[in-house]
Amino acid sequence: MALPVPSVSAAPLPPGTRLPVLVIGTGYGGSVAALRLAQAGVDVHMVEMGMSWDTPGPDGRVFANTTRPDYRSFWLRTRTKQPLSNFLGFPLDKDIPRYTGVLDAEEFGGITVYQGRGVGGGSLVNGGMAVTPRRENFGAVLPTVNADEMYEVYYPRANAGLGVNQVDPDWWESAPCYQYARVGRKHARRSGFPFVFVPNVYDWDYMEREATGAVPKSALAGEVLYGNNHGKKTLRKTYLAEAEATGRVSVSALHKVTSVAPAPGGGYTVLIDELDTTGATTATKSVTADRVFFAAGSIGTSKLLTRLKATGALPGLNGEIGKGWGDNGNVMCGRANHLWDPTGKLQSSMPTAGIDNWEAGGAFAEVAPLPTGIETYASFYLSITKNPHRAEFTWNAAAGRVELNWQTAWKQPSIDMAKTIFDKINAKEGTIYRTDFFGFYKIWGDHLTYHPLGGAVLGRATDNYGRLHGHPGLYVIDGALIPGNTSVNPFVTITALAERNIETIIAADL
Ligand code: FAE
Repeated sequence: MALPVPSVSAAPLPPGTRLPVLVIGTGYGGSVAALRLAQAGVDVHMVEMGMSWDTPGPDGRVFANTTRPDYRSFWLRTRTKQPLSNFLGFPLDKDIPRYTGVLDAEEFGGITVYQGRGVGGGSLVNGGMAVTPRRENFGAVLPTVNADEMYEVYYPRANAGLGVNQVDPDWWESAPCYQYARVGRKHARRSGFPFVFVPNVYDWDYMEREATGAVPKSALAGEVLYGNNHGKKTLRKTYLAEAEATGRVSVSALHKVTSVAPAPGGGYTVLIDELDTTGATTATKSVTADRVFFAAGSIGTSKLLTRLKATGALPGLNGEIGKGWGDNGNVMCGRANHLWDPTGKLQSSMPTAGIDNWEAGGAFAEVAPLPTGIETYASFYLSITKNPHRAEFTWNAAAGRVELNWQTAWKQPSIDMAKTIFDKINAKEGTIYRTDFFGFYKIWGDHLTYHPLGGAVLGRATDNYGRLHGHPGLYVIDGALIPGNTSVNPFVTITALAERNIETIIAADL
């Protein structure tokens, strides 16, 4: 049976309200903060610029399918911008009505950053891969954090809170929907690479029932990028459901924070635009909060703080704001397999495994699905690499926007690291790269990231627990704290760090 989607209250937030705690954003960091504060007896109000995603559309489903994007799919675009833009020489993008859809493809000069929009943040659109970094890599991920505490207390707590679980290996070995992953394993092993299973937050019992036809299909219908209608344990079903059950957490969707500044009588004045589904502002309100948690994601938090510092709204912020941003070394590629090596026309949209060449070549490659519904004879990979480049956000006053100085050419080290795996596999298998996924004769998906990290780095823009320097009562608690790379997919680390920080903040500040 499908896990129920709890209704997260569409709480009213009248202008002039005074709040003990306001949380900006409802992704991983924000959801952890809200739950733990509420359990400590503190009332929390969360504001989320995206929709609440609890109402079915005219087709009876909340979310659109990956292969048939519609108005629900993209955040305020009139044409889709699909990560994999072409196939067999044909462009895949198409016109759609402008709407506050669930996936944002936010464009900066040198990179497109994909993010979830709505109550649940990135958990609505991501692949659910719930990976704890290898212990020996942690020192480079968060150098100022005690690794023993993280691996003994906070990673286990995060994994439990997120509902992380493992696919049944026996089922996986024979399931037609994981033929693509088994082909990925065969090729990895034949070239001598370690192939590792990774946990996921998808409900595996549900997926097994999808395969028998007993329940409506979600992962086996290719749902992922534009939301899963069943099966995935998003934050709506885990942290946010628990938070709402405390009776102390309320959420206002389609509410976008535009300013935070010290209030005359103490606390902070927060300005919020209320949006309609065309993205137009229908009302602007001002509330006051004693404490504000920035949990708008690496991009959202960095953009807000960079502008608020530059325009003088938060003059006490230090010079580290906007710095230390990285793309988690993301780069994509496909390989063309031989006709005797099909990857299967039915592919589960939830990845289960990766090729770990971090030590030798600086790359961890997720064996990713291509849930097109047809046999593609392709293997597809999202590599996470040890890319050394870090970008900075700055305020462009003339244009009235925050800019990011990432250069597309900075992906070259990532490509080189990914090639340590795929050049070798291609040589061994006698295969070639696909050149039709990202344009015409273009091998590498080097124009994008799914994993923005940094911009308000722990121990630099904040103290070692996320308290922003210069303004007591302001905190960062999301991916902006992590300096650009986690060596694996990031949401378990974002959640575990938030668990660690909020415990100290509750004990010391509240
Ligand atoms: P996030 O989850 O992005 O939440 C921030 C929230 O704040 C969003 O809901 C925003 O709409 C909202 N917001 C932003 N600005 C404002 C504002 N001004 N006012 C009000 N609200 C605002 O942040 N990671 C993995 O570990 N495994 C995966 O398999 C994986 N797959 C991915 C696939 C895709 C397609 C994408 C896009 C991401 C994927 N990720 C994956 C990354 C993961 O979802 C991401 O690291 C986390 O969601 C980041 O968590 P945060 O709490 O930092």
